[in-house]
Amino acid sequence: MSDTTHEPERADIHLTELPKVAGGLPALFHTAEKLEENHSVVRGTRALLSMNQQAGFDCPGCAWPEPKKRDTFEFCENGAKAIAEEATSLRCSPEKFAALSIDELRLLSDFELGHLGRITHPMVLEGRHYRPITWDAAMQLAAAELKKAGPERSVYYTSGRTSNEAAFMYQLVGRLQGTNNFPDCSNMCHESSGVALSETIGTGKGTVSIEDFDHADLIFVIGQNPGTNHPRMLTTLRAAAKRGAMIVAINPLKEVALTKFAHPQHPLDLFGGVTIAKQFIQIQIGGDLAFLLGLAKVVLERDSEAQRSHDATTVQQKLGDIVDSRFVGEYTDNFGPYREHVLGMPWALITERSGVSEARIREIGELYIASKAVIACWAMGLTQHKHAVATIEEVVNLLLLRGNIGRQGAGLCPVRGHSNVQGDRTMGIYHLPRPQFLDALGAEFGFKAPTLPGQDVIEACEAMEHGKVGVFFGMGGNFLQATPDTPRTAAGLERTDLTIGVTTKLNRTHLYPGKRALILPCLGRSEIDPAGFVTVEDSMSIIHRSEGVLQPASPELRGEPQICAMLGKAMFGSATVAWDALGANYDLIREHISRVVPGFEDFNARVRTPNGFQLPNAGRDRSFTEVKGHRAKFTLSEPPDLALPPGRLRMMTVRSHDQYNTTIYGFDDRYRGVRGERRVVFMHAADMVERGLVERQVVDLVSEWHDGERVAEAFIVVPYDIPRGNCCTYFPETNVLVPMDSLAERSRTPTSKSVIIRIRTR
Ligand SMILES: Nc1nc2c(c(=O)[nH]1)N[C@H]1C(S)=C(S)[C@@H](COP(=O)(O)OP(=O)(O)OC[C@H]3O[C@@H](n4cnc5c(=O)[nH]c(N)nc54)[C@H](O)[C@@H]3O)O[C@H]1N2
Ligand SMILES: Nc1nc2c(c(=O)[nH]1)N[C@H]1C(S)=C(S)[C@@H](COP(=O)(O)OP(=O)(O)OC[C@H]3O[C@@H](n4cnc5c(=O)[nH]c(N)nc54)[C@H](O)[C@@H]3O)O[C@H]1N2
Ligand SMILES: [Mo]
Repeated sequence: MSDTTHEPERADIHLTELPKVAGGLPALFHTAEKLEENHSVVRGTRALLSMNQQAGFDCPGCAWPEPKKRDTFEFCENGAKAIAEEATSLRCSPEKFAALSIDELRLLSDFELGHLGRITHPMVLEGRHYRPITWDAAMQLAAAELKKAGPERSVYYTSGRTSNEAAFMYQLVGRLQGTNNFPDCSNMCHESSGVALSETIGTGKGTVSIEDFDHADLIFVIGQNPGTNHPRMLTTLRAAAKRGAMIVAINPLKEVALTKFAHPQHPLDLFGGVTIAKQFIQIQIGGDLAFLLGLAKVVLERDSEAQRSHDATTVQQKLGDIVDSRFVGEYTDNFGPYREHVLGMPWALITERSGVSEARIREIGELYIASKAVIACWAMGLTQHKHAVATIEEVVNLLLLRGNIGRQGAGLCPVRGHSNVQGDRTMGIYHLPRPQFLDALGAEFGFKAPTLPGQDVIEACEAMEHGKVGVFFGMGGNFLQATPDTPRTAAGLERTDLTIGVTTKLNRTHLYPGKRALILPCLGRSEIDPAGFVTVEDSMSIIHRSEGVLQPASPELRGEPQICAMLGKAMFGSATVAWDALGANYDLIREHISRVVPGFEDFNARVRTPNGFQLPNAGRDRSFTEVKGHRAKFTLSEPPDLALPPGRLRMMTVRSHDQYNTTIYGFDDRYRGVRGERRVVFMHAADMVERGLVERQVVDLVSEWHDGERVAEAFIVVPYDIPRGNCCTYFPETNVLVPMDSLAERSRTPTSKSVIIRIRTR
């Protein structure tokens, strides 16, 4: 298993000074280096020139929207790495599979598996080797096993890179079979945001558009590391900062790019860069709910003062309503109880549970009150905790208080991960589909779509573990490495009758096959698909096209929508659905979508306009009709008690600068000053001293849970500026420590930013 394949030597690791500024020349240099390492200079450079252009393909790196006016190079260092991975000229050919059994392949690291290159042929498992198989035979095998398994024992997993067209076809196949078992990477990602937003404002999506960033006075960036994970967002933040907007970062780590950023394509930036976040709150892991409640308390206290004061009129004239009473009265519910709840909460509790002083909270609270238009952005630092949904609801409360939703320059901005994770949901990849969607789908294709709730990621893991899954189908992704409790997931996959992976490259999931296994190689975003372009939806609900420019890595590759069409035909024949035609011309898939999914009317014409089109967004229009009572809802919650048993640390698992989720680009985390090693644990110096640890000491990490201990061996201690009692490691290496049943309340997202561990010396 990956956690033991790579035992670090102390000498391997280089700790460097933290860079003072992110981006700049080093970013350009690393772009070139990655292209070269993947032997993809010509293919890669050609691809980079078309990336995120109106007539090019969508960067598979992240879901940050493209501005209307685009630079020639609308990409970032990490987007370039994603392309280098895909455009590599290395090939994972049938000869490589013949040379290495799955047991031998398991000995390779995730980095080495990726560097075997692009898979060139459909493969089937025979004994312990994958051998080539024809597409036809592969489809017959898949269809036969899916039929044998039946709807309840079939699981269709999706990773968020899948295009709208592929996602729509994929869910159609599954629903025709009769299942809603559509776990997706969202379950581990922004599910908490979706749940919190749906319950409070009635839509699971954010309410801002990219232009709002030109009008905001204050932008919160909470639990997010854009310098690494959404580098193009830095261009947006840089412009806002230069214009004088205040940016407040809330994070246990002082991520370099949040503080200073030099745009590699703006030469003057190379002398020093632009300060991004003028205010930084070093929150303790999980302390956000208490902190946000503190900000709300400042607003409500000041509002009460203003109302009491004889001078009320002048104060209010200066500041506007402190609480936007017109907005609150017209558009929200439950304000009275919320106000009482927050005003009654003692400051001592708020400061203890956030780890931030009252003075600092008041300072940020005043900045909030002084701002006319406020945006709140967040990502995994908020979503992967037990109380994640309540925390995001508190972000909503804070914005509702001052009418910061549905107004220019203001709103909620959950920053999505995968480049089309939002679109996949829009297309019906969801284990709890809405009845309206199912009705429309059934009407379009003349069948009764299943209504029984399906499995999410954790339910699918548990079902596999108990031998209740016949077929596990992975549309992209790396299920094994992304999910908690790695050995248990591996055992579960191996209990199935058939595992199917549609993929560009080999990953560890494919090495823990069911009794039988198929690998179906697909075209990447950057490659030419004869059936036409595909479409994606970005973080701000803009639908636009994506069209590859490179020759496919092998003539045997098929587009993902076409693979779904081939499977549909093998399973159901062509009587009701024209599978062949759909697989050969994606315009025809879009015609179906235009009749099933609201907002996609006239899809084919509108998506051909230069910047695509924006989906309607009820939140932005202050139309809260999907919430009970038709009003946005204030919600009440208690900040969690974060006290730990003696000797324990709270661990967050994050991404290094050199990875894309489970794809490992390299072993450096330049912005955090670590080179040559990923098995590190970042700790506060005082926590090290308390345990008698020294820099670079090799230790084991032990997590404790009601069902026993989990151990991750051989991690190097690195002293770091992190709150006391907190520590930080990289995912996926520490997924072995995340218990499968440690989940966020209501969203069931694994709590991978809040794992209680102790350090064991060796
Ligand atoms: N290059 C690259 N780009 C990517 C990805 C990638 O792996 N590589 N992954 C993509 C995907 S799928 C996603 S979801 C996004 C992920 O984007 P991010 O959410 O930025 O990813 P993480 O590395 O998980 O970082 C989480 C941040 O939250 C902070 N944090 C942890 N716990 C807390 C907390 O309790 N409170 C607060 N306030 N902060 C906390 C961490 O210090 C860290 O800065 O990026 C997407 N883009
Ligand atoms: N401990 C911990 N665990 C986490 C997280 C965390 O922060 N901490 N983050 C969670 C989050 S936010 C997410 S989104 C999940 C990610 O979970 P996944 O989406 O399952 O994982 P990825 O690593 O993004 O998937 C990468 C694989 O996708 C395949 N692939 C790449 N390009 C293509 C393509 O064009 N088509 C197809 N069909 N396949 C392709 C390749 O096989 C590659 O190996 O992980 C989650 N797990
Ligand atoms: Mo994600």
